[in-house]
Amino acid sequence: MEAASIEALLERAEKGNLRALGRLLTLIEHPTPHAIQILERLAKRAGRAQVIGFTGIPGAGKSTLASRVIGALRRRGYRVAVVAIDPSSPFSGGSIMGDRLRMQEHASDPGVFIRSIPTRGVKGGLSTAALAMIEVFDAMGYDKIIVETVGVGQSEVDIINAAHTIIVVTMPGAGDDVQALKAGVMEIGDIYVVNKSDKAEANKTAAYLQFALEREDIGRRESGWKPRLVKTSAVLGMGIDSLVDVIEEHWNFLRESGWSGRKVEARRILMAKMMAESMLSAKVMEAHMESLGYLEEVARTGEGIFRAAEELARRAARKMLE
Ligand SMILES: Nc1nc2c(ncn2[C@@H]2O[C@H](COP(=O)(O)OP(=O)(O)O)[C@@H](O)[C@H]2O)c(=O)[nH]1
Ligand SMILES: [Mg+2]
Repeated sequence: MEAASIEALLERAEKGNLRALGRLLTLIEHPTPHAIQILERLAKRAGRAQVIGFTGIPGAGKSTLASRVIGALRRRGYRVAVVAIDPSSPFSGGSIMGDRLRMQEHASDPGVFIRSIPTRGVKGGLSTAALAMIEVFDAMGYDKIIVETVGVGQSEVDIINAAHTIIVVTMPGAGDDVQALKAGVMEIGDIYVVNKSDKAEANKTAAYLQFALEREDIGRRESGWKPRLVKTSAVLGMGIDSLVDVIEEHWNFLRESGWSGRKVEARRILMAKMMAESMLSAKVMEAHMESLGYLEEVARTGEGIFRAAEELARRAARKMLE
């Protein structure tokens, strides 16, 4: 693609042409030279949007809740973009009928752009693609960018660290609260949501979480923010405005303290690292394909297989420099 046509595409996308925006997002899915050229252009304009991450155990109601939050944000006049990583998310069209129907209200809203990341065939990995998409949406002037991920702690989903505001969604039920503590999410959330508060045990779960958050070691983030607890019922639409109020409060806190900028920097560093990883891994793949004879020989004798690994890495590094 010519530099001039990339320029034209950017211009159309910026003027609100949604098809041009979609095309742009497809172009940056893989860390190709084109993608890098586009991202270089866009990164200068980005850095204004609030990135809001939803995480938590499957079934807690992240997608349903996110959909409600989108509605509330729209009513407050914001343009909203969604990056859906969870392959089972109704945002990705992979869920049951009821969920998909709930999404329809946003499908026809030009102020909401929903993009799911294909789980197959994304060479650079899901997270790299997701981070690049955040950069594009940000540069295109979306005010709020919502990211839904599954769980935390796995490298593929650690993209949650790219969010300004991390929302940990839990639900009432035996053992779930304990499980949430074990999963290492007590240290990362800015806002904890006990969703499904239409259920009887919700107060117990909320009390348990509140008690945990009062502990000095987990009750304060690096920025100085004290994580908050909100009870919601996504199906009944209860507590949504309170949640959005806290999301706004956190955003104001980050902006006033200068932490919003620092989080954008952290996100870009994460993106650089992940892109480097995927570029290198592509070169390892190439070196591997070209060295099959040598590798087979080594494998037969069983000798020097670790040196062969070093050799592969060296060949990949050389290719990187070509
Ligand atoms: N009772 C109740 N069910 C809910 C609530 N929110 C979501 N659900 C249901 O919980 C299930 C999982 O929701 P989903 O949003 O897909 O969860 P996710 O896996 O965390 O994204 C669906 O059947 C939802 O209809 C809620 O507030 N109350
Ligand atoms: Mg989901």
